[in-house]
Amino acid sequence: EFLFWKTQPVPQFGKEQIALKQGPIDTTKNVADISREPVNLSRNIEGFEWCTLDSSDDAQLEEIYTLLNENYVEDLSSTMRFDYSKEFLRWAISPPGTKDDWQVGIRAIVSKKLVAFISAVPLHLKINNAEVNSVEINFLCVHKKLRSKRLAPVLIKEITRRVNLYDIWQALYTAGVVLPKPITTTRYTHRPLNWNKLYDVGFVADPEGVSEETMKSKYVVNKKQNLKYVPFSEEYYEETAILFEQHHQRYKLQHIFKTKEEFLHQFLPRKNVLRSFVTLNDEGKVTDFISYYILPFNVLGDEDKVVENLKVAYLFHYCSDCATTLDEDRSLSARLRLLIQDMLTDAYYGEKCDLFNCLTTQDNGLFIEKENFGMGSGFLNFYLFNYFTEKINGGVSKITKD
Ligand code: YNC
Ligand code: MG
Repeated sequence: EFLFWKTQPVPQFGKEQIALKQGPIDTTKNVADISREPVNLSRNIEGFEWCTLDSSDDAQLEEIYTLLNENYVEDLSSTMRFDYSKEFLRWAISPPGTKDDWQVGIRAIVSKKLVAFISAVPLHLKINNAEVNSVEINFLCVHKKLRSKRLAPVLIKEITRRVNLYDIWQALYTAGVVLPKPITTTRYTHRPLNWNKLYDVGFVADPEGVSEETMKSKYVVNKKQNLKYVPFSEEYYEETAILFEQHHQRYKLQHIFKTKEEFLHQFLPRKNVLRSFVTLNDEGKVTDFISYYILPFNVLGDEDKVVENLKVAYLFHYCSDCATTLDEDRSLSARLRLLIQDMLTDAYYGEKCDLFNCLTTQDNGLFIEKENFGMGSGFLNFYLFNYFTEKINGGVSKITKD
């Protein structure tokens, strides 16, 4: 069990590390101790080599896209697979500060075919008020024909080496699978928008004794938005960043933004990738910010054939001055319901999305049931590499793009 993870600086199951104080687990290493040579590959597979990818190059982005499109995360029954768009991938893997050698691949030496990938991006975390300079690891993927050859540990060791060389020793990552040891476990919730299509592809079922009409009327989406929005843009940066920081004080695990450039990279609208808005009061002051990203899903038929594509919206970051106001008439839960209803409207009528997802993170518990989000079968576990902290129950700011 966990032959690889047992050897890594992560909390282990069964060993209750009560005595451990919050902080790094292994503090013994320096940059000078880190090998300049890539991890050995030939012990696991012959005929393959390491490569570094550059997602700003269209041809290389296409290679990453194809590998993930055919081999990345599927649901439990292997009937759906993420279909990250190229623009989405470029946004996700190249924020400001990303190092050139943090998009790591494995290629066949002869054909040059890309068969595995892993990426790191810089990430500033605040964990119970402690700032931790770290990276986020994402898009770990091994081609279906090369599974169970212990390539995942090799990719993880290689990305760790490349990150350590920049004097960074902590990482955050999320996975559906349970590994030693989650700092928190969150659940996916789903709000159908296009119920008919979700029904046709088998994503939702007709509950027994309930008519199709009843289900459809349950999931009707308002045509008109409650609040007035403008797309988030650079001119709202200062105010939004302050609001964001204030709201996020509520969360024990926070993603913090050190520079304007980072903030704008995350939150400026991007066609077919990210929708983001602010609401302004009568004086033109920013009172709320909300965003969601678009991540399609392929529905798979026999022999892995793509039979349908679902357009799925995922709630991303938000903040509201109602999170910090003392005015009892302006409750956060009432405000969030209005904001979420409006995002459902935008996603359905504007972006033609079929489904709206959110995790049980942030303040989402305030609206999930009332706005007809149903609990899904998928969980998302959050992990920290080389950092111990008490388990976090709720109070996680959503920071990962899956
Ligand atoms: C996973 N998702 O337990 P043990 S999420 C981490 N994250 O190790 P093999 C994973 N570890 O148990 P396969 C993992 N899945 O012996 C499996 N493992 O200790 C562990 N799927 O390796 C597993 N993408 O190569 C076991 O397995 C060992 O051929 C087995 O490859 C696994 O991106 C995988 O779900 C996931 O492409 C690559 O199944 C493959 O099955 C695949 O024999 C579909 O590996 C796509 C998929 C994962 C999405 C993600 C986050 C990854 C985080 C990695 C950990 C980062 C640590 C921090 C590093 C930086 C540190 C600094 C500073
Ligand atoms: Mg393998």
